[in-house]
Amino acid sequence: MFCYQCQETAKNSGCTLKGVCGKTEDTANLQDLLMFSLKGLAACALQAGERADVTGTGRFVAQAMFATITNANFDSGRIIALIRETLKRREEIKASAGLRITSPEAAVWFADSDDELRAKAPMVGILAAENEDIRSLRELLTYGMKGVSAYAEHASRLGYEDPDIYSFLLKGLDATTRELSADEITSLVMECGGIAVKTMALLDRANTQTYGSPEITKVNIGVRGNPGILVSGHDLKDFEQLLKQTEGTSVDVYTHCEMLPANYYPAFKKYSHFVGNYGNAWWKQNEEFEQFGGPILMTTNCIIPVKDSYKDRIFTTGMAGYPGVRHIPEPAHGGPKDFSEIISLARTCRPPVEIETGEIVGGFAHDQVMKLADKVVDAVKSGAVKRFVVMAGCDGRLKARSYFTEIAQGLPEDTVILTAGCAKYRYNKLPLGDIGGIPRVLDAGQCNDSYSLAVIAMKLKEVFGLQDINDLPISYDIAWYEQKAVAVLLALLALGVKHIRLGPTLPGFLSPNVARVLVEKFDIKPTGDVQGDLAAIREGR
Ligand code: SF4
Ligand code: SF3
Repeated sequence: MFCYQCQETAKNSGCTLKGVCGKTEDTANLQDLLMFSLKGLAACALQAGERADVTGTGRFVAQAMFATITNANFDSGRIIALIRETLKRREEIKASAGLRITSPEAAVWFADSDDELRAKAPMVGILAAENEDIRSLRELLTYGMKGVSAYAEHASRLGYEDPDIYSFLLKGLDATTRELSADEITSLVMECGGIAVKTMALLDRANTQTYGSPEITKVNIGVRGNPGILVSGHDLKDFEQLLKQTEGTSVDVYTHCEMLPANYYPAFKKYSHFVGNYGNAWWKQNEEFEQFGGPILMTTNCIIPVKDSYKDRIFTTGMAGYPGVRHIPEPAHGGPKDFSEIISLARTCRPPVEIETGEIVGGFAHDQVMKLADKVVDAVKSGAVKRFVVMAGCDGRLKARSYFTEIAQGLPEDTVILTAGCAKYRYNKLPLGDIGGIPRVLDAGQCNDSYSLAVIAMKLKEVFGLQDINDLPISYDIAWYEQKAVAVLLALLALGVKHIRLGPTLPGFLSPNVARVLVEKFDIKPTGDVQGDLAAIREGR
């Protein structure tokens, strides 16, 4: 196997024996095969042109790519099912459009059976591209598209789709099979950033038009005495369906990790059995799931290797999967998922062990921040707020991530942190206070809500009459881990944001030449030592 798609890749160069995340060689190879077969499907769909169903194909491609992001699906059986479905769809397009194999290259992508594909596995992994810069650019494009796929899939579940996004996924996948120059792939990478902005805007509309705009909310982090169900991952529709089905059952519902922002939506506040948030970022789940005691529903990433102590009470749904863990499927004929098995199990479980008490404050998505715009602008004009620091992104296991806690603690008191994603758990429970009623940590929501931070920046640029987004008193200190963060990074670059600090390491998949281009063109830099970075942020660098 060879995988270097996330920040925790072995030695920052590649997992080769087993994933640091726990992904086995078998699953890693099957995920490569899935990506390979998706490229074939994309190539066929493009060749078929109007005779192919771009929306249906693109929707499926987005779901399948979502299954390959870090910590989403460890279940080889589910990946094989997705490969089979890809091949079936490819054959249907070939038959209906009368496509023929026209070149030796096409013969590879139009291989006929699973066995043929398996035999080609050594040719289809990441290392199949010999030139390290081409490989690096192809993977940068691929990981950006995986992130876009995750956001597109969430929007699609709420009935929001954009054929342009699906068309780009097909075009981008097809492009990774061609002998394109570095400049041509770079231009696709930039286009992917624009598509990421579009996809996040679509998801923002889907979430806010379905569940209302997030509001400032005090979230309870303690527990009550009833048995509970803990919901993690990012899928709000699953969360809503579970809330509805648990109403009146005496079973409480709690959020975990990236589901925390569900607490900020008006639509969910009416459920009196929705208690609050339990625990912290994804990588602490072993300990916290044991203490919780009741069933856990993983709607998406991040799953870590499941311990026997809670294996019989954890469930996956959607594109998430783990071998030996029960999966709640989408009903074949539509309608809500059936969570009754989880609810029945919850009734037999003890209430959660309290691990924290008190409240945390969040809900500062763009609509809420705009309602405070006058206050924020006055605070900037009066000098009470000197700088905003965007510290969005992911959390992870590495000790080096204490950097983000230390930065949050060390920032001057006239600084406001704008955050989204599970990166927030490094500092969202620190007593950082407020500036004239504006909390010093403004949490916009999930990594899926990073778009809010871009909207806030664009609005501030307008209010202050600036020509360039980089003239705002905003610094970017982004924590990355998985491929949605790659999509967010490309989105920021597409919006013209420069001087981003990225940590705790630069991606291992960037070749020295590709990294140099990013540094020269966008002044991206790795996070450094805390004191040096604090001094630079203070000086606006
Ligand atoms: Fe390694 Fe990350 Fe790939 Fe897992 S997802 S195998 S940790 S690079
Ligand atoms: Fe976190 Fe997995 Fe990326 Fe959604 S839950 S930000 S890492």
